[in-house]
Amino acid sequence: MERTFVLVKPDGVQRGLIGEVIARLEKRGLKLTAAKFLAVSNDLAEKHYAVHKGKDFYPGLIRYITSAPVMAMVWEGTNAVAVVRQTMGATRPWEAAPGSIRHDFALEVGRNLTHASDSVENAQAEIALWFSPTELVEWQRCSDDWIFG
Ligand code: DAT
Ligand code: MG
Repeated sequence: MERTFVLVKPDGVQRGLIGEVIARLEKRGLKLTAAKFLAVSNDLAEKHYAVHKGKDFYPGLIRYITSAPVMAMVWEGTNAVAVVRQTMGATRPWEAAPGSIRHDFALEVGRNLTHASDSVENAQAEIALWFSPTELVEWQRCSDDWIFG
């Protein structure tokens, strides 16, 4: 089953939207595999956003993600990477589809509430960066057979 990495970023935590994000992913049918609430170190932030190093928004991005706690999660399901990106909406909230989290709750690209992996390969790398293998929980959900055909 495909897995993806999700963050409720500091603005989402501060605005009380952890539950909203989790509820939307749960209701969509995705299955929670791991979760933890943590303050992000500079080192972790720089590793997570290494691909953006050198861009003009990079220093602000590192400040933002380390400014307050985040909720880090792993979710799994059919096409989890694409499905979760769609539930989050486009990076720029003004381009996000109506009904997506970034459309419904955000205005600015620098305060867009959530992170979700953009490919299966990056999902695997991000899950390995944020979680140890023992933190990933394999479990049977009673609704699995009614969501995964
Ligand atoms: P996403 O978070 O949708 O994967 P991304 O990987 O392109 O988007 O960028 C990572 C984050 O960096 C994004 O969520 C918000 C911030 N960011 C991207 N482009 C930006 C810009 N032009 N100005 C300010 N912040 C930006
Ligand atoms: Mg990205």
